[in-house]
Amino acid sequence: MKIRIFRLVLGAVILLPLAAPAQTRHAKVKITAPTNGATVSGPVKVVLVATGVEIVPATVERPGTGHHHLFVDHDLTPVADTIPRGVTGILHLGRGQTEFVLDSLTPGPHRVIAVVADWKHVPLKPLVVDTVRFTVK
Ligand SMILES: [Cu+2]
Repeated sequence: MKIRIFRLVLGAVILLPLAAPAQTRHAKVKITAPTNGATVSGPVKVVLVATGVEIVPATVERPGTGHHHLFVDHDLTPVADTIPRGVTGILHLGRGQTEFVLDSLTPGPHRVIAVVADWKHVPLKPLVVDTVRFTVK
């Protein structure tokens, strides 16, 4: 534990002078289900695994954290901008969820893009993003 704290402090000292947000330097997200190219039956449970960033409710205003967003058959919105609410196909998992069930997908091909964004709903930089394409029977 002591070593871990030391590394965190040291990391902060080293990375602070850099312009890029240090806390998301190595952050990644992976959609572990459904798998890319899979054929699945609905409802489709999307499972998200993030590393290098702590997934928290959108109410938590702390660097190094974020919450998941799903773009379901919807292109990414401009990455410098706030991810909009109330748009069909754009979901904020604002309670810090790491799973979401898509229960109204029609049979056929679909694409889901996962993006981690901060409490202002602006995507983390560098982008923390993953995409899967799958088919619903
Ligand atoms: Cu959001």
